[in-house]
Amino acid sequence: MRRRTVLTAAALAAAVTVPALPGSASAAPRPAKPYDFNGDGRSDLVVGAPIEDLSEESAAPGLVTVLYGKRTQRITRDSKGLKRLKLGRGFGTALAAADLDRDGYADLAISDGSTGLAILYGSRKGLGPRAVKRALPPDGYPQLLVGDFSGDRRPDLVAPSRTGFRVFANGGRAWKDVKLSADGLYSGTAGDFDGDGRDDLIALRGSINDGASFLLRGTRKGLSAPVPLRLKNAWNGRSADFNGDGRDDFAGGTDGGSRIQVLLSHRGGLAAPTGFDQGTPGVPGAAGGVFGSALAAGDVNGDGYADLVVSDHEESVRGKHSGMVLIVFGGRKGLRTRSVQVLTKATRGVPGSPADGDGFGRALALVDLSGDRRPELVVNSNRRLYVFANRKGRITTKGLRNLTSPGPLLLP
Ligand SMILES: [Ca+2]
Ligand SMILES: [Ca+2]
Ligand SMILES: [Ca+2]
Ligand SMILES: [Ca+2]
Repeated sequence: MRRRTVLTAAALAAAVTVPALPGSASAAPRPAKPYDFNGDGRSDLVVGAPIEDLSEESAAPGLVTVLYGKRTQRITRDSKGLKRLKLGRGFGTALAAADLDRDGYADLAISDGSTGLAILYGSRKGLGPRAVKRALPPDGYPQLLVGDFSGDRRPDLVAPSRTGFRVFANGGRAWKDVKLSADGLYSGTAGDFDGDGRDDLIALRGSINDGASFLLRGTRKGLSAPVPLRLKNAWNGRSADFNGDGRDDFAGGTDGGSRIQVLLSHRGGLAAPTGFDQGTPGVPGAAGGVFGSALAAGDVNGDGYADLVVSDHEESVRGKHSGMVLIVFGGRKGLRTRSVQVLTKATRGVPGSPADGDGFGRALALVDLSGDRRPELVVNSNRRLYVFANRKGRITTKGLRNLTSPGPLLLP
């Protein structure tokens, strides 16, 4: 398959914007903290082993593993509550999380890549067994997204396809298909780019056809008609507020790698594209390759500007194609490439030494596992998961956790 397969895992973790309820007058429970399935105030880590990676990194395709601190939950299509849903063999192909029923516990959507997806509801004990099934669009793309497109403060679930997007309002049974073209194959990212309180959707076509991208604004009645964006072959997008103006910005890789394209929020819209690659001053590594093969966004150092983590999982380190991960920090003018933090297998405190095919950075996640509002950085490298702690806003190798990875698909 094309390089796109490699990008899949990372393309899944669209920025999730679940606005907090204003005030606390409401008797309804607060929406869950993102990815907090058991409601303990700490985000949980989800690792998927998609069927498409059968011959590569997955130890057990069709297995979704949830790490709740010290406890681990293994979910397959035969797990309690799921078996009766009769999901397909590709269980675990795509994942997304949001508190769809707004009971204070994040819920997890798991695609089987062909016919359906399961929504597993969170609870004090974790995910399931309460679960429902939703129908996937034909020719679906292995990604799921969430965003509150209608602005009712309830997240909607979106499944991309060859022709556009299937939207399940509030994760419900009914869907609406948004058609963009007959032959696309879309991925997307959700964020509130215009700051009106409703999430908008950026649709990315990678290098398929003309490699075009579109913005679909969220409205009370759903997504608006697509407006073309000035991105070229963009893929693997993330939405976060890199310039700290309260509106989401976009950063995305290029299909096949090499450049990060950035659209900053500007006067209620999106400014002209900027970006960087490994030829940009301050950005290490050799130009080309698969720079941007995985991305993650979040405020690592807690300064109010979202930061972007970028990998090139084939980057040469000490002469070996081992992989590299960069943290690019946000600022008032957007992402600042002059002082990036670099992590590789050669970084002091990272076990082992660089070797060809390590795939360091093949998948990335920024997730607040410790509950201090500073995200930890999780890096997938073949069958390992390196969990880098965040100490007061710095990603450090001190206390690094080195776990066996059940698969290469990380959420968020
Ligand atoms: Ca829930
Ligand atoms: Ca909006
Ligand atoms: Ca912004
Ligand atoms: Ca920051």
